[in-house]
Amino acid sequence: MNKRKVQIVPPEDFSNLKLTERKEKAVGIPAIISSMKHISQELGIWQGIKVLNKMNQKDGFDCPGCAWPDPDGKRSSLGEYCENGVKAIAEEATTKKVDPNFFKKYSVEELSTWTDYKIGKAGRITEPMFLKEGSSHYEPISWDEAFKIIGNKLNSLNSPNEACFYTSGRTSNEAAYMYQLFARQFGTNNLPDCSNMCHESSGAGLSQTVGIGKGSVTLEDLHIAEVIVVMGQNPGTNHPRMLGALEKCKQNGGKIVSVNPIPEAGSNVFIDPQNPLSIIKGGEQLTDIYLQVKINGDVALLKATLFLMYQQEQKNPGSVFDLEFINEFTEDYDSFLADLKNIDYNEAVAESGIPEEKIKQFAQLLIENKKIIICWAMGLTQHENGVNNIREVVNILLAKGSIGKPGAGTCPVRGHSNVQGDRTMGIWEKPKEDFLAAMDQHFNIKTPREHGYDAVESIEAMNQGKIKLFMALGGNFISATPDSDFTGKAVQNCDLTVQVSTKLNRSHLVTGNEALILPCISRSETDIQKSGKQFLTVENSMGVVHRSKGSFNPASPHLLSEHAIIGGIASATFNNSSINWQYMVDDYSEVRDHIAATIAGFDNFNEKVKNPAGFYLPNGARNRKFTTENGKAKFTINPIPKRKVADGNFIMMTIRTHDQYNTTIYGMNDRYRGIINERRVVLMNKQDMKAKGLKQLQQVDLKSVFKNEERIAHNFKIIEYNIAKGCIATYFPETNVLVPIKSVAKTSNTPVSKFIEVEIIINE
Ligand SMILES: Nc1nc2c(c(=O)[nH]1)N[C@H]1C(S)=C(S)[C@@H](COP(=O)(O)OP(=O)(O)OC[C@H]3O[C@@H](n4cnc5c(=O)[nH]c(N)nc54)[C@H](O)[C@@H]3O)O[C@H]1N2
Ligand SMILES: Nc1nc2c(c(=O)[nH]1)N[C@H]1C(S)=C(S)[C@@H](COP(=O)(O)OP(=O)(O)OC[C@H]3O[C@@H](n4cnc5c(=O)[nH]c(N)nc54)[C@H](O)[C@@H]3O)O[C@H]1N2
Ligand SMILES: [Mo]
Repeated sequence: MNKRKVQIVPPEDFSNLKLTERKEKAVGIPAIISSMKHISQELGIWQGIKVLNKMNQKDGFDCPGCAWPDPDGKRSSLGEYCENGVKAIAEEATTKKVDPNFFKKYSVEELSTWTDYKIGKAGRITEPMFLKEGSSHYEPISWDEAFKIIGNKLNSLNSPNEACFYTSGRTSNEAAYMYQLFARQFGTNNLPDCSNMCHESSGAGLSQTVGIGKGSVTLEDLHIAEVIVVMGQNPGTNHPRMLGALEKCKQNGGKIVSVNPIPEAGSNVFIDPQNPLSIIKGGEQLTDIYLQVKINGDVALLKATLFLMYQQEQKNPGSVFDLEFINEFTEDYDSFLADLKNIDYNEAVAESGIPEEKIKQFAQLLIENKKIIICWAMGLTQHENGVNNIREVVNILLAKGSIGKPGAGTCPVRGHSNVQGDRTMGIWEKPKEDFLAAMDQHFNIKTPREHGYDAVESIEAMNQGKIKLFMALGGNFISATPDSDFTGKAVQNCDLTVQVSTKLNRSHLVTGNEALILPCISRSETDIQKSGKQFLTVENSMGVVHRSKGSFNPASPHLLSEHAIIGGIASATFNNSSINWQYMVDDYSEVRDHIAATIAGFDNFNEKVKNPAGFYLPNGARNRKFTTENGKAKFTINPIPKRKVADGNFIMMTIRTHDQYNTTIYGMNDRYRGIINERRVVLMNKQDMKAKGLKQLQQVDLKSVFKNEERIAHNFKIIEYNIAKGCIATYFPETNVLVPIKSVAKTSNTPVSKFIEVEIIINE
C-alpha cells in the first residue's frame, strides 16, 4: 500500500481576485498582446516568433492546441494560429526545466501542495525519473532500466488485464498505432482515453444514426452554410480559429445561432487580428440569435423547435422537411413524427428555459433555410443524456435533409489536436471485430476479443485492486477524471504507474507504489531516428490526415520520442516477438505501412501524405452513404430529460477559462468573462443570488449531492453573471472533486461534468 501523504486535489486557497469589464468582443489587439506576453515569458520573443512561423504551416508542425482544421489551400503568411495556440506552444517550448536537481530538492509530498498552475510552470522534464517504493523523492534512472522495470512488471501479472494503457489526444497517429498494437500483443483491450470523457457521446450518437462517429462537414461547408448553430461550445476560447469560419459564413450571408446558458464572448463579436480593417471596424457581429438555454435544456429546445417546424410542414408538405431525402435515405421517420406530434409543447418550451418568442425565431430560420450545420462540444456531450442530445441534433438535420450535401451537416468540434486520429488508430477499449481481425492477420498475432475498461471503468477497477500497472501516454489522468478523491485513492492502489509526459502535473505526484516519469520530445521538436529526420501525422476534426514536422532542438538531449519509448517497452516485454518493434522506431514510414495494411482509408499512406495539405479519410455520411447496418440514416426518439434538483440547489457546469488547456493552467485570468487572477469562483444569476441572500464575492463552499452521497469543495467566491436561472458555473479541474464517479452518460459512460447538483453553503 502506498503510504505517501500527497494532496490529491489542488490547494483550496484564494489568489487575489480582480473583476474587470466583461468582453463582448473576442480576439483583436488584446489577444495579440496576451499571446506575446505568454511567448516572451516562456521562451523569449525572438525564439517565440521563430517557433510561431512554423505552426500550422504546410512544412511545419501541427498546433498542439485544439483540433480545428487548417485551410486546404494557401496558408496565411501572417500566421495560422490563435491566441490560445500561442499559449499552447509557449507552454510546450518553454526554456524552463524540471531536472534531477529539481526532484532532489522537492519531495512528491511537497510538490503536491503546489497549485496546478505552479506545477505546470516548473518547466519541461529533462530525464527519466523513478519513484521507488517507500521513497519520498524521484531519482534519475536510465532508459534501459526504466523499460526493464515495466517489462518485468508486465510479465509478472496474473493476467494482461491487470495492466491499463491510457492515452491523451495529443499523441500522433504513428505513436497511437504502436501503443494499441503493444497493448493488444500483450493481451488486453484496456485502452481508455481522454475521448471517454470528451466526445464519446458524439461518437455513440452519430454511429447509431448516421453510421460514422465523426462529423460530416468540411471547413469549406462552414463558409457556405445558410445557418450554423453553435451548441454547448465556447469557440472564442477553445477553438478561436473557428471564429474565422463563422465570420466567412456571415460574409456569405449566413446566420449564426448560439445556444448556451451563458453568452460567450467570441460568439458575439469577432475581431480578426490578421485583418487591420476588421480591427478598425470593431469586428463582425457573429451571433444573430442567442438562446439562453438552461443547463441540459437542449433536447427540450430542439423538440419545441421541431414541433413548430412540423406545424408549418403540415400546412404544405415538403415545404419545410426534405421528403425526398427522408424517403430515400432514412428510416423511422413515421415513429419520430408520431412521437413529435404527441409532445407537450408548452412543457418543452418551459424545460428549455428559453422565451417562446426566441424559439419561434429559431424555428423560422430553420424553416426558411436548407443548408444547416450544427456544431457542438462539451455542453452537449457531458450529460447523462449526452448521446440523446446528439441524436436529437441529427433528427433536425435529417428532417431538413441537411447532411451529405455542401454547406450542411454534423460538426462535433473535437478537443485535443489528435484525439480523433488516436481513435482511428485503434485507441479504443471496444474495438470492432474487423479491426482486430486485420491486426491478427497482418501481424500474425492473436489480439484479445474481450472489451477493455474505459476511463471510468479503469478507475473503478483500480479501486477494486484489479489493475496493478497503469500507464499513460500523455495527459493528466488524476486531474482530468471525475471524483478526484476517489480516483486519487484508486490510482494509489496500483503497484506501478508510468507517465509519458512533456511537463510535470499532478499525475506524477499522486502515483502507485512505484512510479516512472518518461519524458518525451514534443511536436515542435526535431525527431531524429536511425533513418533520419522523422515526421508524424495527425487527423483534425474534419477527418483530414496530414503531416506534422518539428524543427526545434528538443528540450533536453535525454528525451526520447513517444515511438522510441513504446518500442523500448515492447522490446523489454516480449522475448520472441513476431513484430519487429525496432524497425518501427528506426523509420516511422514503417509504421505508416502497417497502418496502410490494416486501417481503411490509409492505402498508399506514405505516398498520400506527401501532399502537404493532407488527404480526407472516407466518410459515408458526407456522401449520403450511411454506414449503418441497412445503409439508412435513422430518426430516433429522445425523451425530454426529467432530472430535477432539490429546491434551493443548483445545477452546476464545470467549464474552461480562457487561460487553460484542460488541466494545464496557462495563467490565472478568464479575460473574456472579466475574471482576473482567481479560479475559485462561482458564476451565478443575479436573481438567484437575491433569492439565496448571497452577495457579490460572498465566500462559499460547494456540496455536491448525488444519490445520498455528498462531496465537498471549499472556498469559492460568488460572482454575479448573466447565466441561465438555477444554473451555476465553476472551473474544471478545481471542482472535479464534486463530480460523482457513478454519474455518467448512458451508453457513452462519459462523466457528467456539466450537470452536478450542488448545494451552496456560506462559509464566512
Ligand atoms: N484554449 C483551450 N482550447 C481547448 C481546450 C482548453 O482547455 N483550452 N480544451 C480542448 C478540449 S479537450 C475540448 S473537449 C474542447 C472543449 O471545448 P468546449 O466544449 O467549448 O469547452 P467547455 O469550457 O467545457 O465549454 C462548454 C460550453 O458549453 C456550455 N454549456 C454547458 N452546459 C451546457 C448545456 O447543457 N447546454 C448548452 N447548450 N451549453 C452548455 C458552457 O457554457 C460552455 O460555453 O476544447 C479544446 N480546446
Ligand atoms: N470536470 C470536468 N472534467 C473534465 C472536462 C470538463 O469539461 N469538466 N473535460 C474532459 C475532457 S473534454 C478531456 S479531453 C480530458 C483531458 O484529459 P487529459 O488529456 O488527460 O488532460 P490534459 O490536461 O489535456 O493533459 C495535459 C498533460 O499532457 C502532457 N502532454 C502535453 N503534451 C504532450 C505530448 O506531446 N506528449 C505527451 N506524452 N504528453 C504531453 C503534459 O504532461 C500535460 O501536463 O479532461 C476531461 N475532464
Ligand atoms: Mo476534450
